Amino acid sequence: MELLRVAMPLVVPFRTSFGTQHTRDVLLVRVVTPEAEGWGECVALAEPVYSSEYVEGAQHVLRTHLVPRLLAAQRPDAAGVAVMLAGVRGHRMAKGALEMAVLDAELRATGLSLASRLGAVRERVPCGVSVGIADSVEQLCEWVSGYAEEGYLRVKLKIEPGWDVEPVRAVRERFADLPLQVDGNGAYTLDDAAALGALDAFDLLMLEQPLAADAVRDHARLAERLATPLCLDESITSVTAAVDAIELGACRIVNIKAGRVGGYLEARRIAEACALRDVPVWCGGMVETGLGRAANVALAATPGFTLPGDTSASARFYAQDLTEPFVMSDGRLDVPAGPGLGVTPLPAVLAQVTTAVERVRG
Ligand code: OSB
Ligand code: MG
Repeated sequence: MELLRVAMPLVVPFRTSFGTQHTRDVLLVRVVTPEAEGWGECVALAEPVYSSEYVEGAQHVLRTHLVPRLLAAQRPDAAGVAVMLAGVRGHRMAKGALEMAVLDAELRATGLSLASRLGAVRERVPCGVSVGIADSVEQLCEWVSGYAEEGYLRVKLKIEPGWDVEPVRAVRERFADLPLQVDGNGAYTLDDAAALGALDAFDLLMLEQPLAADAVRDHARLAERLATPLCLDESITSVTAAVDAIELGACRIVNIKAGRVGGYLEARRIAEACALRDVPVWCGGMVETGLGRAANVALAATPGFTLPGDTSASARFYAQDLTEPFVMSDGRLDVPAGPGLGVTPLPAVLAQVTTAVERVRG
């Protein structure tokens, strides 16, 4: 097992209610088995601002607690990884990265694609794009116009108190038919219900995670006051959390990010639980490199993912992706069909962006 850190420069700084990213500091997991190599990408950000996990913490828990547990097992298979790691509480992003690497190696050894393993029913997936907070409404409209011209099928605007009704109104006025949604990343409270209610005027597909991750009952209260459907992201950490949120009336749509829930296998179980309750889901993003993007596209191709996800092209974030780039055509990305993830890091690029390599033994 190897833990690698790569520094990926972003084409444009990405600002959300929790801060601005200029470079994506990514933790990768590389597993080498007698049969194959596998890659996992950890979605933890550099700082604990989206969730409590962060990249150094994830690397620490992998090195100290997770990888040793896995290497102590006789024949670690992907479906058993979560079970083996269940004694460690939380740290879902770190666990998810490890499971992803083992899954990739296992699939490469058998020649099966991740998409087939997850039960994909589509060969292409529709693309949405997440647009950060801009310096001005003019700049935001320029960005949106560029993405619309590129062919993105829906646009998500990041919002925060003070950057919500006016930018959304401006975008809606200029792009009357554009499928549009917004994401608050937990920056609001129930006291902001009036401002959030003003967003009902703009025909939004959904309002994503306006309140704090643990404010599930408040989301249910807010939902009663809004026409716009609520979608949860940060709050949905497991099948249990998803079912509870739905049954409480806290959301009508679920954003599924495999890393946030401990891996692609749990992500599929959440999609199944949502489908049983007629709740549409979509695949979120964490500014992944081509590795995580490949896996997200595979997940987005599975049943229940009926809304365009934050599965954008590589060029949305990276001038040079770590893998062969994901290129959009007709607003869609092809689902990789090769064994495992179907993509691997380009050796020259990997060498260029790697900032640290750590070998971990049992
Ligand atoms: O809340 O969906 C989010 C990026 C980093 C952390 C959280 C979020 C996001 C995004 C970008 O919105 C999604 C992407 O395109 O990768
Ligand atoms: Mg979100």
